Amino acid sequence: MAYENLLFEEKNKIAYITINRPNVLNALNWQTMQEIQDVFLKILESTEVGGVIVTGSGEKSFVAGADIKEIAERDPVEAKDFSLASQKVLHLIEYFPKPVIAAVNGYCLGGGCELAMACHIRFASGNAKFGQPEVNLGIIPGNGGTQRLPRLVGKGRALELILTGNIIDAQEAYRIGLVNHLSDSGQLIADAENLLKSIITKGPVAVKFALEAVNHGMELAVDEGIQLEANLFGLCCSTEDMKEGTQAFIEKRKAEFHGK
Ligand code: CO8
Repeated sequence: MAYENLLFEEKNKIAYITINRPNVLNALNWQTMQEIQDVFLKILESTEVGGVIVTGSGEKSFVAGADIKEIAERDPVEAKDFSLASQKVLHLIEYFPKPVIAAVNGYCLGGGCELAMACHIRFASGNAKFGQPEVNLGIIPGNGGTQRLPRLVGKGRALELILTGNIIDAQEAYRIGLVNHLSDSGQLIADAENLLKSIITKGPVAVKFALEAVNHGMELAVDEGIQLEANLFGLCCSTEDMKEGTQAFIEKRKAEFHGK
């Protein structure tokens, strides 16, 4: 699939996805959501790629939301179908077995904030701005925002953002835990890369199972989540990576993991 609205590059085990509709501040239309789905499915199959960075093109915006002009044209049934289909794409990202980092470089609103929240870790540049401004349009978040935002920042803060549509700056997003790290100007991608490179040096099977334990565990009661963790821990102990990691520690050398 040739991408109309994405830039895609693979370098040194990292896949870079750039949402590229700068004329509309990288707003997500349906075509873009399909392209995001397609590119993640390709990365899933790649044995080379160890992690993903998602960002927006230009300096002004990560993603300024779903494409409002497209939403305005949809009838209720189409809007519901679009919402469900978009949610599936973000579900694919959230449950992706390789780490996904959002490098938020400007406006991160509505569906853009929902996209960033589906990623596993978020970095923000100083000019990043976050919000769920859907109520200004007479709608509610439709891409998981009502579910992921309270899980990330707590119910009270999430409700305040969703009910007021207020936009917060990067510092405030960091303060409430919506982003993991703030980056200095020009350092955003490099900072995201450094963290991802460090994760990629770890045992790939362990990284995959840690993502699974946290993501699936969050949907379960604690007792069931703990059981899931024990099962995955046991599975880790059957891998060559585990033998290599523990042996390397004993021999005081750096581990060489092969993801097996
Ligand atoms: N959709 C479509 N076009 C957009 C969007 C958008 N979300 N955001 C900006 N644009 C366009 C503008 O229309 C403008 O186009 P043009 O030059 O042709 O007039 C261009 O981008 C530049 O934007 P502005 O001139 O408005 O730039 P400013 O710097 O003045 O303002 C803002 C920047 C504050 C970001 C402003 O553009 C804005 O408020 N944008 C809308 C933000 C918003 O409301 N986002 C939420 C959208 S709704 C949503 O995301 C629901 C998600 C659930 C979907 C689930 C599937 C159904």
